[in-house]
Amino acid sequence: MYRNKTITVCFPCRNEGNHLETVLSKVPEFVDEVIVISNRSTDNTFEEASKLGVKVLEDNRTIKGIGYGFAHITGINAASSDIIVSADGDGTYPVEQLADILDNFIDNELNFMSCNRYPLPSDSHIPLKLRLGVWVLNMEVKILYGKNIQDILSGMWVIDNRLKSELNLTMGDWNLSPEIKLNAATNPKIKFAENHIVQHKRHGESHQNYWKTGLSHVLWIFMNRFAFLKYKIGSKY
Ligand SMILES: Nc1nc2c(ncn2[C@@H]2O[C@H](COP(=O)(O)OP(=O)(O)O)[C@@H](O)[C@H]2O)c(=O)[nH]1
Ligand SMILES: [Mg+2]
Repeated sequence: MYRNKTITVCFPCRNEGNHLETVLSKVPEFVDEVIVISNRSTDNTFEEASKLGVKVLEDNRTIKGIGYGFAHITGINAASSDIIVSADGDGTYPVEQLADILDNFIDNELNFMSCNRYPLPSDSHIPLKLRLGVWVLNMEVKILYGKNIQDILSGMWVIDNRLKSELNLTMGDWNLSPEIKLNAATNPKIKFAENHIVQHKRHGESHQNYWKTGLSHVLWIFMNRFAFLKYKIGSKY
């Protein structure tokens, strides 16, 4: 419980068992519920999370091998607290600073907050190709949606549980990340803001193909902007 609100933290995980104990040890004492959602882990993620006494769910659905979005959707749906926090299970997001992040969320009466990593500190370990990719996607969002978002690919969010159904989450793959921010930022019922954070270095290895994922984001953000055309054309018949 934090400032009279119950708090759930959700971690989507694929093969993060080796460092799960370290990652979970950073979760502040005031958090009421921790949910680990494993997606096709082949290591000890499930056993390790069970041993650490948190709620463990499995969502093994994938799109072309990726289940990041499915895992998030399952976690968010299962979360029972007033405020839901979602973050990568690789130790990159500063869950130890949750009190400050929640103060911003509560003081500003937000319904959705994305924890943006940009601008980066001068000694940032985020690779250049990833920075460039995020810049291109942020520009695409600005041009197509008229929204100034500093970090369209942040993987740490704070959600008002009362409005989670308003987020209309559908993407099971990496595109859940732009989808959740764009749906929040364009929904007049949702008060959206970003909160600056500094990202830590990852525990373990990412198996993400940044070029392939980046291209899929460019296309998805474009198609999503004009999705209503499909509906309009379709509705004529
Ligand atoms: N459930 C699930 N989690 C995944 C999947 N791929 C990656 N993850 C988790 O999602 C988070 C983000 O993945 P990561 O490899 O760190 O990507 P990056 O942060 O973009 O480099 C990590 O906690 C991973 O364990 C997946 O297909 N399913
Ligand atoms: Mg990560």
